[in-house]
Order: sequence, then structure tokens, then C-alpha cells
Amino acid sequence: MNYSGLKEDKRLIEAVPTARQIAYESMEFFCFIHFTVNTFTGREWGDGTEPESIFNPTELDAKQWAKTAAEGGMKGLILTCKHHDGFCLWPSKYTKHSIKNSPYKNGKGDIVRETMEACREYGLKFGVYLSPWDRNNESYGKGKEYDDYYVNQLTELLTEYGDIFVVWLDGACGEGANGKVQKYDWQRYYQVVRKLQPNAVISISGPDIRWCGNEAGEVRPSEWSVVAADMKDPALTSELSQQEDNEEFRERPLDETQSDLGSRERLAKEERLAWYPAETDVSIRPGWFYHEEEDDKVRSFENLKDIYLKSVGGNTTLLLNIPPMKNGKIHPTDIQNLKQLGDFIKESFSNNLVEEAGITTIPPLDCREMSPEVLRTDDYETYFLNEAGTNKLVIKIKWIERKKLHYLVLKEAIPLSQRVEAFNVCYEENGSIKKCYEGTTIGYKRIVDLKGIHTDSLAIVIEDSRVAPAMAFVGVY
Ligand code: FUL
Repeated sequence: MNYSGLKEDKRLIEAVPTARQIAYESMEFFCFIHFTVNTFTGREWGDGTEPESIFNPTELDAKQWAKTAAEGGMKGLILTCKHHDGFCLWPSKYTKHSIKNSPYKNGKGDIVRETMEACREYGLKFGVYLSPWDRNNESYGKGKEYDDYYVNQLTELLTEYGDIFVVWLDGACGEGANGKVQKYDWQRYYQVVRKLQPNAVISISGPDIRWCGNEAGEVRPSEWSVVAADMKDPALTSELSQQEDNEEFRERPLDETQSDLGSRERLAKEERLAWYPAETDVSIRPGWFYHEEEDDKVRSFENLKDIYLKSVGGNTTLLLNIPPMKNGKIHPTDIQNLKQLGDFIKESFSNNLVEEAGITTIPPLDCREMSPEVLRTDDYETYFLNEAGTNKLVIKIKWIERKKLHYLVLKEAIPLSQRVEAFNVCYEENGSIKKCYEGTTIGYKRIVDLKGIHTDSLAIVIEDSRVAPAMAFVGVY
């Protein structure tokens, strides 16, 4: 897309991330654990009538969950403390429908605590999923009475389990036309989170992180973190997931109306813009919960790698679901594929070849205040900001000898918003310049697959940007 005809719109870069959004985005990759009565009934959405007696994981091992996540390269873990069926994995004071009336540890167990402690042990941050849609509690549909119940439960989770890095608010509700109607008091929920865990992001039906719009691991080629502020309205996510959750829904691709959320044309008529970055949420299996019959449908390492590169490398965070089996452990196939992914991430991105290369820019701004040398360090303390009014920038990387190159990692200085709209990557081979990639957005991070090219010089050509580009990091591996 050539934007040179369109006027620069400074509003587009006025939307910037909060400190808590930056902290969350920088963690990049998280584990989702879906575990509840559905694991025992074989369903995806429980109806709330399941007896507590069926919940009996005899070998539950939260340390195994945390170890699997850490070895898979994840930095945090989110547990379904209560799914739509209303069953609580902690002994909530406010309902009988919980682990305390199940055979698990004779009613003395607390899986939220076990998981939180395991996360601490393996260096993961811990987050909570507390489904607003509750098919068990009789106050559901009674307005404030249910809001009180929800807030009480939220308060338990946010005060008794240490630091929480995210509260994942699911907008799903399958009550249908004749079902119960509960108008959630979202603002009240948000206030409780802000008060009790000020560093936590509130995602999906919350104001900090948005749902990418599908559950298939699909990522927009141009993912913008600056979108219309209206997108923060939780009615939007609820609307998108009103229907019965099934494999067809989960594999549903994005439709055209959802493919462009942030181009200049798309935002031209929007009055209010916001920094509202996307999260890719996807399961390692067809279902969100474990079903034995899906043991041969676990996503392969190659598939997981592809999703990782496109999502984390496509300006979204990645939330990958790993559902434990009935016994409370993760299946060996899931562990194995995830371990391969973790090893791949570790090996692929550990040795930044820019460290041993010369780095220059056109236009050259190589004065003390603005040297491209800062692009070697992966932080936002220093960044390379092009001269005001100059939206084109070439970053050249030059080695003494030819190297085999697999991946290029680019990061914008997102504290200055998201600016780059079009770029390409060129390299030199036998005296001629070849283009090996053409892309649009960068944002928090773009990973470019360089497909093992051999070269001694690489050029990143930023062709268009909303205003002068501000780059934080360049890595070549
Ligand atoms: C959806 C829910 O309906 C699914 O069961 C699952 O929890 C997924 C992550 O979100 O909205």
C-alpha cells in the first residue's frame, strides 16, 4: 500500500501503551490451562448441573503444568479458575459448587493455589480466567446480585493468590434468545482489578488487550495496536462468540470486515483511537478441554512453530492452551511438541549476529544522540528515531564474511506508538541486490523468515511510516 498521497495524521501516533501493556506485551507467550468438570464429562461447555463428585483428578501435578509451560518458552500461565459451568477450582466462600465438595483431596484441595505456587517455582507469572457467564449460580441474570457474586469471587482471586499479571475476561455467552440475560457491570469489575492488582492487564472483554477475533491461530498480515477506541466495548467480543463453541467455530477464519482494523483509511473517520494490542489465543488440541479421542490431533511442532512465528512475530501476544487430562496431568504428546517449540525458540533467537556486524542507516543520523548502535540492545531506553518529516529509512547490516541467516527480528519503539506501514528486506548475493521479503506492519515485534540465505549484507528498507519511524531493536539470527 502506498500512503504517500495521504496526509500525515498525527492522531495515529498519539495512542501509546500504558506501562502495564508494555510489560504484558514484552512477555510475549503464555500458557492457558483449561481444566474443570468438562474434563470429566467430555464436553466443551458444561451446563452447570454437573455434580461436584465427578471432579476427581487423582494425579494432579501443577508443577508438571508449570514445567511444561516454562520449557515451552512461555513466561506466564492463565488458569480457568471458573469456566462457564460455574465450578470453582478454589474453595470459594460464595458457592457450594467448588472443589471443596469434590473428592479431590477430600475437599481440602485448592488448585488455584497449587498452580500459583508451581508458577512461582518455575519463574512464570500467574493469571486468572474467571468466566462472567455462569450457568450454575442462581443469581446469574439477576443484575446486581450476580455482579456482587462475581466481584466477591474476583476479590478472592485477587487478594489471596499473590501477584496476578492478567485477568482474562471471556465475553462468551451461549444463553441464546430465550436464555437468561445478565448485563455485566464491566466498569465495576475493572475498578476491582485496578484497585487490587494495579499492575495486571484486563484482557479480551477488558480495556488492555483485545481478542484477535478467531481461535484458529490465524494472524492478520497487518496487525495494528492502534485501533478505534470503540473496540474496547465488551459487547463486541460477546457478539463474536455468542454461539455454541464447537470445532467449526474454533477453526472459523477472520472475515473481511475484520481483516483491517488499523490502516489509515480505516481509522480516518474514527474520532477516538486507543492502544489496544491483539492476543492470539489457540489450543494445542481441537478442543479447549482435554478429550481422549483427540489424542491424535495434537498440533505438531511444525504447526506450533508456524503459529509462534506468525503471532509473536506478527505484533500479537500468544496464549496457547494445553489442557490437562482427567488424571490432572498433561499428555506426553503435548509435552513433547511443546518442548520442541521451547528448544526451537531458545536455539533460534539466542545468538544475535548483529553483535558482530557493522550497522549504518540512510539517512545517516550517526551523531552521539542518535546512533544506530542503539538498535543492538533490546530495550526501550534507547531507540533510533528518524528525523522529523523523513518517513523512509534504510538500516544496513554488514558482516566481514558471509553468514547463513534464518530470522530477522524487528521491534519498533512502541512507547512512541506504532508507525511503520511498509518495509522490505534486501540482501546482496554475488554482487546483485535481491529482495527477500515485503511486509507492512512491525509494531511490538516482527519476525521475518530469512529462509537460510547466505550473505554478508542485509538491508531493512522502511518505505512508509505514519511519521518518522522509531526503531528499538534489530536482531539477525
Ligand atoms: C471462549 C470459551 O467459550 C471457550 O470455552 C474457551 O474458554 C475460550 C478461550 O473462550 O470464549
